[in-house]
Amino acid sequence: MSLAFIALGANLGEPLKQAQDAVKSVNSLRSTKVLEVSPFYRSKPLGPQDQPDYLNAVIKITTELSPIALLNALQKIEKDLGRVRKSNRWGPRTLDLDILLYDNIQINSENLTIPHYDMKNREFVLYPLFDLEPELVLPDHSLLSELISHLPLKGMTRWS
Ligand code: ROI
Repeated sequence: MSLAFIALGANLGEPLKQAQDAVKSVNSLRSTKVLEVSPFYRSKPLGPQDQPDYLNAVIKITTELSPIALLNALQKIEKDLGRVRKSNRWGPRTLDLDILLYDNIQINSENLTIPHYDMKNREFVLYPLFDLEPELVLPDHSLLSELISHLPLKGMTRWS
């Protein structure tokens, strides 16, 4: 049994509904259980500013799925819940589910990088993660509390 954290992001359609549906879908995956969901946040887009604010959250799960099987399952949920993959890498999306952490492993393969390559710079990832796991230590031994203390909120608020 492995412990993993998944980042959720959405800024098209009905972000709140997509987020709620996504949590249910993740909980329905084979041999996977959602243990906890962070509060939902409203964040300013990283990247091009001519797109709506994002709903962001983090989901804590236990799973028997391998990292690759989990990635494939999350991509299927993104697709089922209406995500259209656009060529624009930094463009808006109906639903994004990224594996942040999976136990203490580090993977650098073509389609999967764990820990998530940019998580340390993203307030919309670290703050909800901190809500769930204030004592968390990353695989490279950095302390989440220390990373947070140097990362401004950049206008992020609770989603309401
Ligand atoms: N910006 C915010 N605030 N939240 C996201 O989830 C998010 N996801 C992305 C990019 C386009 C980088 N910007 C984001 O993929």
